[in-house]
Amino acid sequence: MKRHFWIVLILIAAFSLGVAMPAAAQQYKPEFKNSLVVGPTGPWGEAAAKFAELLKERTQGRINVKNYFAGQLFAGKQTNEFTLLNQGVADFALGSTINWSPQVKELNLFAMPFMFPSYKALDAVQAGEPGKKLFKLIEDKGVIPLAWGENGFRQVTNSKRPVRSPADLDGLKIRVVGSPIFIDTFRALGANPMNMNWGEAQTAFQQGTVDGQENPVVSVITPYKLWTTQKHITLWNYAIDPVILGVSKLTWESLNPQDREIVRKTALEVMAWQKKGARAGLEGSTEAVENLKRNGMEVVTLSAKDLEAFRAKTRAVYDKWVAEVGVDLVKSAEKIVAATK
Ligand code: X2X
Repeated sequence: MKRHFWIVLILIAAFSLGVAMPAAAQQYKPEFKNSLVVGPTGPWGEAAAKFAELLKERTQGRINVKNYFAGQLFAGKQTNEFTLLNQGVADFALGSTINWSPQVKELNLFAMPFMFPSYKALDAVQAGEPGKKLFKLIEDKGVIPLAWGENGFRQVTNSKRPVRSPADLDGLKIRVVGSPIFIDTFRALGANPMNMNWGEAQTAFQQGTVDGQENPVVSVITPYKLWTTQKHITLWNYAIDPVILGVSKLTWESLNPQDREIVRKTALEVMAWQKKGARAGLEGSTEAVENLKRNGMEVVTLSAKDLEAFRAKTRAVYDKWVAEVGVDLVKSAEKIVAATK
C-alpha cells in the first residue's frame, strides 16, 4: 500500500509538472535480433556490426542489437527472412531484396534480366517513385524499411569454363536462390539452375556438386574467397541486388519516438556507408577485379554485342516478369533508367 502510494504520488507529480518520462527510463527487451544471410566479413556484414555499435552508443545501451549472421535466425531458409520480420521473430534484418521477393513480389524488379545498366540508374530508381512505392509495399506487409543498401551487380562464376556466350552456359549446374525469376533466367540461357540456400551452397562448391553460382564481387565473391572453387567469372551485370535494412513493425511500435528517430538516422548513415563499400574497387576503379585475378580467377568482360546475345535469350523472361512485378512499376522504372543511362 505504502509503495503504491509513493508511485502514484510520483507519477502525479511528474505529469502535473509536464515532465515526460525520461527516455533513459524506457525499458526494452534486452536483445533486438538482426538477421543476415551472410557472415560478418565484407561490407554487408560489417554494416551490421556498425549499426549495432552505433545504436548502443546513441541510445546509451537501451537498444542492444545482436547480429545473427549466416542465416542463424531463419535456420538456413533464406526466403523466410521477411516472414520472420513480419512476425517479429527477427526485430531487424539487413536483407537482400531477392530473399524478400517471395513475399513482396514487386522486389523482383531488380532481378529482371539486364534491366539496370548502371549504379546511376539504380540510384535514380530507388530515389524516385518506384523506390517509394516499394518501401510502401514493404511497410504494408508489416516491415518498416529504413534504408537502401547494396549487395551489388551479380556476376556468374563457375569451375568449368569461361562464359562468353549463352552456349557456354549450356548444361552448367548453377546454384541460384529459391526465387523463381532466377530459375527462369538460367533455364532460358540453357543452364541447369539449382535452387539452394547460401549456407548449403558452400558445401556444394567444395564438393563440386554444382558447377557455378552468381553473386556480386565485393560483397560476396571476395569475402567468401570463391576463387578457391570457381576459376571463371563473367562480368555481365545481369541483375542488381539491393539490400534493405528493415525493422519489424511490431518492434518499431515498441520504440519511443526519440529512439525511432535515432534508429532511422543511424540506419541511413550506416547504409550509405555500406553502399559505398559494396561499390569500392568496382566504381571508378578496377581494384576489386584485379584482386580476383591475383587470386587466380580468369575474368571475362563482355562487349555490348556479346551482352546482346544474353539479353536476347532472356527477353521472354523479362516480358513474363513485367506482369509479375507490375506493369506500372516496371514502366516507371524503365522510364527513369532510359533517362539516366
Ligand atoms: O544467397 C545469395 O546468393 C545471396 C547471399 O546473394 C543472397 O542472399 C541473395
